[in-house]
Amino acid sequence: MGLINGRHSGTSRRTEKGGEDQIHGHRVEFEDIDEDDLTVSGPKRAAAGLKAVAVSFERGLHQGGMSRTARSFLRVNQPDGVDCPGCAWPESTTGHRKKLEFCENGAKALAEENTQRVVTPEWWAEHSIAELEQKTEYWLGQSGRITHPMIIREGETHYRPIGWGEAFRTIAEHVQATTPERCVFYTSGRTANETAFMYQLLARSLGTNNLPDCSNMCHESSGTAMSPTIGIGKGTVTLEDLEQAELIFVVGQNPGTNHPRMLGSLADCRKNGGKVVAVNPLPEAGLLTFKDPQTPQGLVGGGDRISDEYLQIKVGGDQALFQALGHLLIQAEEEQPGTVLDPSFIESSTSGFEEYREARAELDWEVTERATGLSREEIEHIAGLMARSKATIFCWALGITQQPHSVDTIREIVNLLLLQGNFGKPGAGACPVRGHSNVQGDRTFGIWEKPREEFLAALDAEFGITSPREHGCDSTDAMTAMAAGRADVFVSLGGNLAMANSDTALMAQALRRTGLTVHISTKPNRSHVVHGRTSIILPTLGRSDRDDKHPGGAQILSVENSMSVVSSTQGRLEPVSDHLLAEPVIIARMAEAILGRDHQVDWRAMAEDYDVIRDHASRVIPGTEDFNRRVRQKYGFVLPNPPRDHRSFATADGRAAFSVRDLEYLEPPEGYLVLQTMRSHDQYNTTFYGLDDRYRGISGGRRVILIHPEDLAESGFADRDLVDVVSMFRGEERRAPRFRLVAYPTVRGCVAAYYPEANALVHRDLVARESNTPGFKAMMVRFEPHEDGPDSREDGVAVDSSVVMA
Ligand SMILES: Nc1nc2c(c(=O)[nH]1)N[C@H]1C(S)=C(S)[C@@H](COP(=O)(O)OP(=O)(O)OC[C@H]3O[C@@H](n4cnc5c(=O)[nH]c(N)nc54)[C@H](O)[C@@H]3O)O[C@H]1N2
Ligand SMILES: Nc1nc2c(c(=O)[nH]1)N[C@H]1C(S)=C(S)[C@@H](COP(=O)(O)OP(=O)(O)OC[C@H]3O[C@@H](n4cnc5c(=O)[nH]c(N)nc54)[C@H](O)[C@@H]3O)O[C@H]1N2
Ligand SMILES: [Mo]
Repeated sequence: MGLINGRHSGTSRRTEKGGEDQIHGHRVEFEDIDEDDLTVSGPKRAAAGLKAVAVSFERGLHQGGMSRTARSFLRVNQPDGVDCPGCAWPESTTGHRKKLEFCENGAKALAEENTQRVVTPEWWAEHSIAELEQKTEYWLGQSGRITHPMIIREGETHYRPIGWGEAFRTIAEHVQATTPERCVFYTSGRTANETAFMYQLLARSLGTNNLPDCSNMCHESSGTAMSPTIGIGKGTVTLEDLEQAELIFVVGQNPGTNHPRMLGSLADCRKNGGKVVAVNPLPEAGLLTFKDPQTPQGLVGGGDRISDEYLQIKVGGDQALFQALGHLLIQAEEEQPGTVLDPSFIESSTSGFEEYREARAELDWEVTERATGLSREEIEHIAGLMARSKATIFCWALGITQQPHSVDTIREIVNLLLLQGNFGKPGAGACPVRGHSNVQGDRTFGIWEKPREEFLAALDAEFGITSPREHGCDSTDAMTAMAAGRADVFVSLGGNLAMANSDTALMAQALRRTGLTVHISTKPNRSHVVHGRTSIILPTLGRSDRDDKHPGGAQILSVENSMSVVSSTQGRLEPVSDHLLAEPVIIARMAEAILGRDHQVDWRAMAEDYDVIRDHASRVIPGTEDFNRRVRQKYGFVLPNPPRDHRSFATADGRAAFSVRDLEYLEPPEGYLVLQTMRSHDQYNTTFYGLDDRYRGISGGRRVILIHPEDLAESGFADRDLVDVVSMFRGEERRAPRFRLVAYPTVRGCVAAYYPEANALVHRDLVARESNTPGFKAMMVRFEPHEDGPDSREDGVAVDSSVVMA
């Protein structure tokens, strides 16, 4: 599969401008992103290694100083330590945890949180909203940790400080002046289990299921496909399974950047004789070679190869690939009965196999090759590997969850796993790799706009409330409702919806139209600047901060990782300000203000002692019995997972279901290309750590479009030309100005840009069917020459107050 041999190195234009920041007292001044700083050296062929370790410590020291850096790095992901806020990849629970169980990007996430730069009331007094609107997201985030609660009211130009008590009273007044269904409670996935549990209880006590979360924009398609087919919306493998697998697919995922510790597991699988198949339109360094910074060989040697095969697939072509693999496996079984499929499992534990077999009996190879961009030989070769494997795992992430047919694509993965009985046996299963470190736990603990009846009934019984049964809004519907003036209060528990959601201009309108926006945050971001008519910022402790202002002393919180392990997390660092409150305390005080001191839920008891929250939760959420004892075990505890634990499926008929879905793929109209958006190596979602996408060899700028050299030639533009990007959806255009075209070995017909710069191009109705997840990897775009006008800011971002900027 020599598809990624076309190594490309563009002409490198280095300038002396470093874009470094200097700290003047509390303020940080930056040279913003300058297009001339863009350098392109082409994709790297290995991830991690010594450079990663160096970068980790450099960023840590830069932000937090030596002692904070050393203290926090040594405690990450250790028993009794702090759960890394970077990603949801699990730590080993078998005892051989490494001394430094973290990665470069986890270190950057911690450094960001541990910064000693502060955003004080003086800072807000110095910068008007009009001025902050002109700042980049990078500048905002790098300014530091927010130290005081702040408020801005309609007609005012600056945020000003407000006391905590008055802040909660103001929120209560707004909530009480409207009806519950006009209030929206958003959650970002860093929120701990206990906080999430209290937050959903607040929303439901009030009378709404309007609980959108970042999962709606992320892995919602995975849960939507898996729940009805295997009876659980979560992954079914453990870390040990990855080591024991004979074959692992890594589909639509860039672990070198987004889940770096996963590379160790993939390398271990190969050392045990397993094979790894990467499916990705881009040649991602982390999927090629891994230099394990935890071993001497990794630091200085050539590193471990990661993928045995690399399928450079077209964006959106995965469903076609999986249907073809299904067809080939069935054919192979017919040729040599009893050697490929698992008939006894299919017979005893599944439904719908006959229909599936019939649907896959024929295959149109011409369509398959066009949809995938792969050759028949390549696909047959991969089917051969599958046919011989007795234990296969599919790992996937956003490359296949953010397209119109995402749910169908993931149903095809389930089909493939079912064919060979790859559930509930060592080395096999489904592994949707989650993003935010606790996005999975938040769902387990009740953050969901479509709660199940059993959950609500248990909640009502525990607290004596009557939860609403009507489903609430997800993140896309919340945006639409707010923009249409159908919401009065928006509370954001972490996150940055102004930048993270689709249709940037519409999202801005949504926030601006809402009567009150409340942001429980650690650092300034765009959602504070593009705010509601009244806006309140409530500064909170981060995960690594000490939380000990309680009658019983320091408290612990808990999180659930991608493999259903619940473990404790406890921060130890001195908070940067005395005015920060812990998230559970903020929720409790907000609830008390809104619902009254005599509300039947004892909010205060929960805020004082988090064990009380866990006691309540243990009676509501199956699998969390004896929560307080088990969460204090060295490695926490594992939630029940029927497919994994005993090959059983909690579907309506108790069987895992095959699905038959029509083939769909992305075919751009004449003159258009397919655009996917991705993260750089130097960002955490909407937070930028820097401007260096090291593994892709792109630094100094983010407004780029990676394009195949032949597509570039056909487009009539030259490498590094400045263009405006125009997207088309149902006859409607969206525009994003000033992107630089960069020749890059992506697959033909498919271009790539960074999230969130390209979010302005995503029409709100471009979503995955059933899951409603925005089509962040499914845009149809063309380019127009960019003409400089008065509307351009120095860093290349359009200045238009109705459009928010990255
Ligand atoms: N350092 C760091 N870590 C993070 C994050 C971060 O921003 N920074 N974010 C966290 C979060 S919230 C999440 S959800 C995860 C995200 O983790 P990922 O899913 O790895 O994130 P993306 O950067 O969106 O990468 C998508 C990958 O899918 C590929 N792809 C795009 N379209 C297709 C397609 O149609 N088919 C296939 N097969 N592949 C495709 C892209 O080339 C890219 O490699 O990471 C988490 N971890
Ligand atoms: N184009 C495009 N858009 C995407 C995606 C994509 O792949 N492409 N991915 C989507 C995905 S997968 C996701 S998950 C969403 C992310 O959407 P969000 O979760 O809404 O966004 P984040 O950037 O992770 O949120 C960052 C903010 O969280 C706050 N914060 C950080 N730590 C803490 C904390 O400990 N407590 C509190 N209260 N606040 C904290 C900080 O103020 C920071 O500014 O974006 C989605 N948007
Ligand atoms: Mo995510």
